Amino acid sequence: MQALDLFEEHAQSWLKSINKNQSVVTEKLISSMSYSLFSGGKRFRPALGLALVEIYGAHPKTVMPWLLAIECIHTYSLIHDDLPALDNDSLRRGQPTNHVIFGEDIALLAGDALSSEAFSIIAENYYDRPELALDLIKLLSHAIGPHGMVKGQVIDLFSKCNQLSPDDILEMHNLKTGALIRSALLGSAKCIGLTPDKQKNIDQIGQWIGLAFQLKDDLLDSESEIEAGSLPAIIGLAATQNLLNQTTEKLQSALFNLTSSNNELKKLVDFNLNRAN
Ligand code: GRG
Repeated sequence: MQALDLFEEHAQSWLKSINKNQSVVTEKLISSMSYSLFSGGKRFRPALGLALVEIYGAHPKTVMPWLLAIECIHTYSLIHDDLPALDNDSLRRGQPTNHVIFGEDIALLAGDALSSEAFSIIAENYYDRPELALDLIKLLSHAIGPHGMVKGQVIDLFSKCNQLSPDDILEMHNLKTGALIRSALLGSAKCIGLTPDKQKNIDQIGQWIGLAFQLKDDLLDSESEIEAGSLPAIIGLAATQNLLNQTTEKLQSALFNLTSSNNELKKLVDFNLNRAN
């Protein structure tokens, strides 16, 4: 079975477990959480962690709870981002957004619930490795809190009324998108017990992948319309594409140094360069 299929199985069985002992009161909440968790996301972050595991020959089970926690956080961030108070989007992944189906109140709470469940998943599944559990909780909370993803989102709000410099935009991307992608890889490196030196190397790779992912997103968004204040609007489409190409080259060379064979991480970096959504 492919590792990503195992991930889907793991996520489904977790959902079943939280569905137990639910009443009619919480049924809608769980449906709302499930709707966004299983509505056709690319699973890019879990795929990164699983690719790392394959390179080092570790068992995918070691990282499954960590990657599920990451995907719960990713899902919460998308549900909240789509809410009228933020982006006010009615479509995501070609389907109605969570609040369009379940209402703003439940969508907000489903995001909250996914966020707290992420930490519960880590604590419950790594309790027999308490140092690792604490390390993962610290990593994730830092990546998504007021110094990470939430800060990136606040800079994004600020950018609606203030022109950011290219460096500020890159900082916003690093926090808003990069921090979670980066921690998916670093946390996986911790779960499989890589040495601190190897973790540092993986963290650098994760940082570049996060940047490459966001640059590609900006380029895809610019195909319909170049959004004011975005990197393509400020430095131009060609310069954004160049930055993506340079980052991808740096990544390919770092990944070649990791293992010269055509590993799954290299494939994901190429996938990002050519993806259509
Ligand atoms: C609401 C606290 C809070 C934070 C929101 C991550 C984020 C911050 C907002 C999401 C909006 C957005 C489009 C951010 C850019 C990051 C990004 C490209 C998200 C989409 O990730 P994909 O392409 O999504 O991996 P899928 O649909 O494949 O799961």
